[in-house]
Amino acid sequence: MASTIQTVTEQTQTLNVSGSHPIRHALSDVVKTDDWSDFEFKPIREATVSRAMTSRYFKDLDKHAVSDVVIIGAGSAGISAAYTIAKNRPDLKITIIEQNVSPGGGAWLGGQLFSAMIMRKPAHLFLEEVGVEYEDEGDYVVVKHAALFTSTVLSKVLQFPNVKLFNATAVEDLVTRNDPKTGELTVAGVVTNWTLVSLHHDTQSCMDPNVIELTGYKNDGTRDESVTHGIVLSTTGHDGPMGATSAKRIASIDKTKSLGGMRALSMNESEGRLVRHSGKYDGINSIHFAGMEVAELDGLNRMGPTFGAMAVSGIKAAEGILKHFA
Ligand code: 48N
Repeated sequence: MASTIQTVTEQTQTLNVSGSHPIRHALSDVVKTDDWSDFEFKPIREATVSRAMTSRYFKDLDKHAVSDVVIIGAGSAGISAAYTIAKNRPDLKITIIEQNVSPGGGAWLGGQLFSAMIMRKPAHLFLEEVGVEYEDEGDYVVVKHAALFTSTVLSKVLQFPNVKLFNATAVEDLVTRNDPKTGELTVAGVVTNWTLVSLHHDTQSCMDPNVIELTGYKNDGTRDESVTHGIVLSTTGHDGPMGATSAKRIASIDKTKSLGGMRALSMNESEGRLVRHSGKYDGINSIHFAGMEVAELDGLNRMGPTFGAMAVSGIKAAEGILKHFA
């Protein structure tokens, strides 16, 4: 049974079923006689386009140089967390760093390049919150195309004024600090570089990175107790050239932790457990995990082409971060 949300397509189809086929489009009032022969855009200089892009980009980079929440990876877990945090706390500065040009990670398709996306209940409640239509199959639901889920959540996340996505940008490492007073090790930011640069460090002379810092520190690196310190949420997915970045760094820092590595596929054993393991990393401050990177960190089973745990682990991690800032 499809849910009752009527899509734009259905509305348009209803219009055309009436028998008349009026052609209306965004430019109908501009191109009155549907004669496009003298159509033209407003004039512009090339430098104007360059300045419009670069001025905004570098203003954003300056504004987000110190952020309340840095989310590494804009896959299904990262964008579900970003949506939940931004919706609850429009005052927090949220920065998403995505190494790919296209955000969305592995959630543009279901399994083996098939279109449909499966989510086991109760993850369907997130679909209802963001307004994604689904077919209800009892214990699970089916979104007709995974891209419908990802594009819908992405479009909502990108519309929040307090969220900035830096895509085509890789997190190469974490920034850490030992608290001068307590000696406690804390994650204090992320190390970034253009992804194309990160992929070619060994083919060029050294290309130093940039840094995005978390809120809550003074110039001398000590904690500014008047400000709630920021949080890094790492959702970089499966291990790979860029993936599981924070999990690998944390395992190299925390001598009590070895990288678990993702285990064999078991849907029923994996999804609930991954959600329960998502959230704050115990032992090192200010780093939280969600999505498949949790499986890499803690050695959990993979679930294959069901995405409920990605959305819900992002929501659970977001809840923990919201409690931190409460
Ligand atoms: O979609 P992913 O890879 O990761 P998740 O955890 O959001 O969702 C995982 C999900 O798609 C599955 O793998 C499904 C459920 N399959 C399970 C299974 O058994 O196989 O998104 C991670 C994002 C991607 O967009 C990467 O490009 C990005 O993170 N990323 C990074 N971005 C910046 N810096 C990095 N170092 C980095 N590493 C990965």
